[in-house]
Amino acid sequence: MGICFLLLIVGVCWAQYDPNTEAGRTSIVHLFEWRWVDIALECERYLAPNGFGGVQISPPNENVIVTDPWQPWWERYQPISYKLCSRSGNETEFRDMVTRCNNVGVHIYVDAVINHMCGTNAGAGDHATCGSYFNAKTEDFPAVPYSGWDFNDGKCKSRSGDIENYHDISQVRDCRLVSLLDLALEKDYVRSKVAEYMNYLIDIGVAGFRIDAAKHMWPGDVKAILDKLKDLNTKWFSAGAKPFIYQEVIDLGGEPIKGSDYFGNGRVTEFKYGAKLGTVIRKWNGEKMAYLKNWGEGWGFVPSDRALVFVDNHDNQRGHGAGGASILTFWDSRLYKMAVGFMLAHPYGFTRVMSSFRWPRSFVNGRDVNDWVGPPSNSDGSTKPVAINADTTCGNDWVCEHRWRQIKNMVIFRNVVDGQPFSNWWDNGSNQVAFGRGSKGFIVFNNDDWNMNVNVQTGLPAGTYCDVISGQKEDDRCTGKEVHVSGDGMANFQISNNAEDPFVAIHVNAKL
Ligand code: QV4
Ligand code: CA
Repeated sequence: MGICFLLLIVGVCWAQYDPNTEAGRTSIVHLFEWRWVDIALECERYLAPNGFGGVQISPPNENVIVTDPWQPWWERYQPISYKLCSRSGNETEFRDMVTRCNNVGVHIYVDAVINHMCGTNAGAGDHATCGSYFNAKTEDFPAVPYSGWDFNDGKCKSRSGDIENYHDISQVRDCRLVSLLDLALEKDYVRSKVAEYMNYLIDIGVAGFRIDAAKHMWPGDVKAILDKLKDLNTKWFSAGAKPFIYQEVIDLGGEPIKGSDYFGNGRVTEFKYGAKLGTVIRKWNGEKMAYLKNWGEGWGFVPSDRALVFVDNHDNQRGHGAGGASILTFWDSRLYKMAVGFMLAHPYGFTRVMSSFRWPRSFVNGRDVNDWVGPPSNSDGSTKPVAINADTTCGNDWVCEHRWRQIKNMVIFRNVVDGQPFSNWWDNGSNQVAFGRGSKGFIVFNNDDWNMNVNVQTGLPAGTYCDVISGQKEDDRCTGKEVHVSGDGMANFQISNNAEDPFVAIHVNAKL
């Protein structure tokens, strides 16, 4: 970071790899499809007090309104304009959310859909969330404005105009992703309209961007847009701070386009992470947790400081995008908590926690025919508020994984151990493993089909620690298990393979 900082001074180096979270906050949460008013409340009442660094929000720009199927979640990935109105709220509510979250140190990361506009089959009219007129057939979007000149038609060489072959690099960039009208991002006019949208958000106070469908844009075109971006708003960020950039590039290997093609612009989503971790925790294909000893670059992932990591995302938790059946989600809650716990304890990558809504999954021939279903909504199509129950869980079919004690406590664990090295690895050659983070934290898993009773070196100072998985430290007592670390750092861990959560985590801020 030293050289980068120096280069930053001369305005050369882009610090867009830096998540721009407040010091000591090391994760963001994707509040998928949440309304702006609810996100503002969650920042103040839950995310700030529990050390979350920020929120990835759903695309805030005007999108097409799809009626068949009825208002699917994915209509928000079909832009009609860059006006800030969507099912999550209007511009006033958006501004209020950014201000209130920033004021409590929780930053906002925008899902920027800038590769395309709506699908060719979106028709024409004003069925869009701000009521703007558009005509997909004539590629007319007067609310931007974009016209036929601003799309890739002539450049695409595939028969259908859609991407047909992911081994043809030009098709992937210049043809339509599932028929979505593909913007001509080599044109300065288009780059300027996109940059204008992103700068408008930067002025409001956002901290960075998820670049949707980055794989479908030439890295140089993305760079040209990023070079037009302003520094972050100094009301909340230091002068010269650059927007955090993480690009959605699905690279599971086997395609010519690689995540590393995009390192010049910022971080990339490492999809191998969730796919592999799901396979290991499910113990499929002979995988076992003992193999996680060299987790990270050792497994062929991108370098840690270029990685945005997650167990599942809004696509692959419902069979879209990449990762397949191995992806763990809230539907597999016991294994999911282990996977998220492992991710948050391990130093690799910058971590994003998923927070979902429940939908009526319905499998026909192995495929969920309800994978399109949108967020919990009222009869008028408006999204339901996030109700908070007395036990701090969410109602109205919002899953709120980020509020599950085990996950919330591991977000805090990651903050406590920030900067500490991966240390004191132990395994039984099967699925009982343990590792520490220097002298600040330690975690132990039993994913074997038999009990665990071991004495291991934790690296922690002597004392009595509260397990933050089965409970937590409240006042001066543990509500769950206690772990006694002796003077030489050794501790005994007993974990039944039938335990509700067969893992234990301790850290120095949960010490009696
Ligand atoms: C369908 C057919 C097309 C046909 C078209 C027109 O599939 O072949 O040409 O009709 O008749 C929705 C529908 C899809 C439909 C399309 C256009 O699901 O069936 O095409 O609209 O009408 C989300 C959903 C998509 C959805 C899209 C737009 O996942 O199903 O398509 O939004 O509404 C690749 C990319 C990766 C991408 C991933 C899903 O490399 O970047 O696929 N992930 C991101 C987002 C994702 C989003 C998009 C990209 C598009 O995470 O949520 O797709 O912005 O791996
Ligand atoms: Ca494209």
